[in-house]
Amino acid sequence: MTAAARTAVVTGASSGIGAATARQLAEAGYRVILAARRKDRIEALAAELPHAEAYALDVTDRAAVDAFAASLDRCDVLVANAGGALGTDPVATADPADWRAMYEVNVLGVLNMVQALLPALTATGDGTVVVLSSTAGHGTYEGGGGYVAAKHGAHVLTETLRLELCGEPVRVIEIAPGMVKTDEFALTRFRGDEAKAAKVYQGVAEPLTAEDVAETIAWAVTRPAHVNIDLLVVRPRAQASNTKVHRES
Ligand code: 8X3
Repeated sequence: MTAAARTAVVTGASSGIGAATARQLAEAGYRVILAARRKDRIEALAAELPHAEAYALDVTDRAAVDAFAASLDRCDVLVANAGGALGTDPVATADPADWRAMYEVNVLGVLNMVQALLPALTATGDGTVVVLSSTAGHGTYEGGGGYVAAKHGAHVLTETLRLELCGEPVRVIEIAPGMVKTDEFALTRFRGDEAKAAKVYQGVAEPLTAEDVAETIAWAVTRPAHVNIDLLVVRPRAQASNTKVHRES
C-alpha cells in the first residue's frame, strides 16, 4: 500500500482546525476527504491540496452520513472535528434549543461518523479515530453550560469507544484543545458579535492557532500503529486552566 492510498476523512474541514488538519494530513501523504456543510469552501481547499476531495456533509444527518460512508472505497483515519459552541448563558437561563444543537453536533455528529465508518476503519487492519473534544470536556467554567456538557459527552464517547475496541485494529485518540484563536469559533458562539468574540482573546499574547492543533493531530495520527495517544490536552502557555488565563493589559 502506498502512503497516498491511505485515506483520511476530516469533518468540519471548511475552516479552522479542520481545514488546517486537512492540509497537514495531505502534506503527510494522505489522500484527504474534506467533509463539511459549506461545499464552496471545501472545494476551494481541496483544489489546493494533492489527493484531496470535497464532500458536502452535515454530520448530524445520519442518512447523509451513511450515504457518505457508502461512497468511500476505504477509510484509514477519521478526524471527527465538526463541532462548536452556541452562547455563554448560565444554566439557569440558557435556551434548551442551544443545548440540543450543541449535543447534536458535538456528540451525535461524532457518533454518526464513528458508527458509519467503523467497518471501513477496521477493514484496513490499522484504523485511527481522532475525536476533537476540548478542555471544556475535562472541566467546567461559568457560562460554559451546554458546550461543556456536550464536550464532556464527546470525551466519554471517546473513552468508552477505546475500551470497547480494545483488541480491534483501531486506535482511538482524543485531542483536547484549550484556547484556540480561529476565525469562527468565538464568532459562532457569540452569534456574529465581533466585539464579544474579540474579547475572548483580549490581552492573550499568543492563543493557539488552528495550525498548532493540527500539528498535534498529525503527530498523533502518524505515530506507529501500536502507539495510541489516548488523550492530548493542548493549551497556550498563557492559559493554565479553563479559568486561569494570563492577559496583558
Ligand atoms: C474551546 C475551549 O475554553 O472555549 O473548545 O471552552 S473553551
